Amino acid sequence: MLRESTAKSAQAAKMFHNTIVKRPGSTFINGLTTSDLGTPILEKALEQHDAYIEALKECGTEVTVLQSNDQFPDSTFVEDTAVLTADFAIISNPGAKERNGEIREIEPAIKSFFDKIYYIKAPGTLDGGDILQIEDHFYIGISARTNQEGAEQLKQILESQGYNATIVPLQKFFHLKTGIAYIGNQTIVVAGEFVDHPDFNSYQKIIVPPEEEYAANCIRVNDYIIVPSGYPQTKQKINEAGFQTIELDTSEFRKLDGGLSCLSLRF
Ligand code: CIR
Repeated sequence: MLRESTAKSAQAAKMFHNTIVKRPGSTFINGLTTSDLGTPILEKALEQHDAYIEALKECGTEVTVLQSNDQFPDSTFVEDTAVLTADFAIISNPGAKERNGEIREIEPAIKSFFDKIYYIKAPGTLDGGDILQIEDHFYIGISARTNQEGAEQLKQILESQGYNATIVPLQKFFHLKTGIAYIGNQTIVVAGEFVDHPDFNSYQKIIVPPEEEYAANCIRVNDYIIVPSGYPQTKQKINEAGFQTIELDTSEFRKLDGGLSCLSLRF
């Protein structure tokens, strides 16, 4: 883990007290992918997952580590199973049939933290990776996994609880958060189709160069921005904007289209 501070520290952002992660199981290497980066090495993925857990602790969160389940190779990507706010949870309805059963697995963990739980129901589908929260405003991507019906169900739930929500159809990105992250202080990290997207023009932008596109999937956890290692230009821009970074190697998760946000639920 590589930590880097800058003189000007990031201002206080939303405080996360808890995080939930799930260990990769022995079938992890058979997870879904659209990338041609090769088969993940399980041992390396487990080491990277260990470092991820350590980083979440370093950021001041209490980490709940769920046991792996070999029935669901992609279930380490817990972010897709739920959308969490400070006061309530929404259990999603993942768009990939191979992953849909993961919601039954996550439910007890969510119930141990939340009394108020909503559900996205068929024919609506929704992956948590398509949901970006910027303060009181949620952006909901329509993707290969999240359909219009799922997006509208979520919008309605969020608006009933006093949040605003905007539905954003994606052009190329796999999930909304594959190409955009909110790191606090009205600042977003953006790549590809989000660089000039009209829905995000009111924010300060850190623009990720095309060759570092993967680095747009970074996460703010309390006082730190966790960034993937190997993307120096993006990390430098984030540091220069006054944020402290922790760098983590996510190479084995990238092989399955996964990144830093996918690996945890933060609340
Ligand atoms: C999948 O195809 O569902 C997994 N291999 C990757 C999920 C990544 N999740 C995310 O971006 N939130």
